[in-house]
Amino acid sequence: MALTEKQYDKIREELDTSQNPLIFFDSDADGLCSFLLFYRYKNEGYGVIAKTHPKLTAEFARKIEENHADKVFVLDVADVEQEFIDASSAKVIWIDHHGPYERNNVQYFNPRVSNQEDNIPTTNLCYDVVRQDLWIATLGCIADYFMPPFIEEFREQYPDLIGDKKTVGDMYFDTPLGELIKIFSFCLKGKASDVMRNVKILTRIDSPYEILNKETARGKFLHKKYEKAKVIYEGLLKNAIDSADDSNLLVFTYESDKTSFTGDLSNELLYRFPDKMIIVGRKKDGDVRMSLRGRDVIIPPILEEALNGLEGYGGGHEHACGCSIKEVDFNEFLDRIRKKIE
Ligand SMILES: [Mn+2]
Repeated sequence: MALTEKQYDKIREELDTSQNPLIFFDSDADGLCSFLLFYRYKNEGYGVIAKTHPKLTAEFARKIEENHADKVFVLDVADVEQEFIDASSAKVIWIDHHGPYERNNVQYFNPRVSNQEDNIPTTNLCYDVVRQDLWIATLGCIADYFMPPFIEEFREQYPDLIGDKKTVGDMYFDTPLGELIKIFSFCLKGKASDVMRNVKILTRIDSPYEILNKETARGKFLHKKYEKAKVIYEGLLKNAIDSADDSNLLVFTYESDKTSFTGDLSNELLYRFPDKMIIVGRKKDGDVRMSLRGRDVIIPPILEEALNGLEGYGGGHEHACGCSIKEVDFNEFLDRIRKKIE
């Protein structure tokens, strides 16, 4: 139990008593699934993706008036600035598993407040509030590399989606559920207007099979988007795998001003190279935007030291972080990391 029963009740009550909630969510599978669980439970409200690294700034507060929202839910967003909360004309309920941070005038539900080690995905927290859409809950947890406590219930209801796979990695990269994770994740790539259309479709999808088996026009539509993005993804993945050497660090960078696949790629590379630390970077506008993964390393302190004095920022979880740094500093940054993990 990551939050207390009382806390789950409180969140449910806030949801139940809202007429028109505005829901901000992080732009990854965990954030998306968290949003879908709340939205599909309520069938009211409006969703906004927080695409500006994991930070909700004051300028987002105008969305509250624009949408005549009576409550604001913030899901899976690491950092909600105090200025956003102060500028918000509605009550803010923030559910997350990063940090934690100190903020005023916000209802903050974060299991790490009582246990700094707790990495339970926001999706799982949201599922324990609404208790419906088991398949979306499981998808979001596995995408966040977390084995949910309800996995056997899921296996019973959807035996063909994970077969007899035991580990998170095998479920993520070797099952139809894993394919669904990529479909969800790739839905979030591209132009903002396209992304919101995809998300809207997902709020109405009836079952995982509707997409996987292309049973309906909307399922077919999402699957097609996925197939298109997959061609690019697979090309990058192959190049990344080819760039692996004997060292315990796998670094892969690519140039793109459009789509970020760094999170997806780093997850899959970690599965294929479990003993290596993985850094996947996308070069854009003179910056390298990275996803870092490592099974046997605690990344945040290494990252902090590697960034020291360089122009960049980053953070995240023990075994999964994000970071951005000036391209001119990238080699120095890598040297520092190599020294740390040798
Ligand atoms: Mn998350």
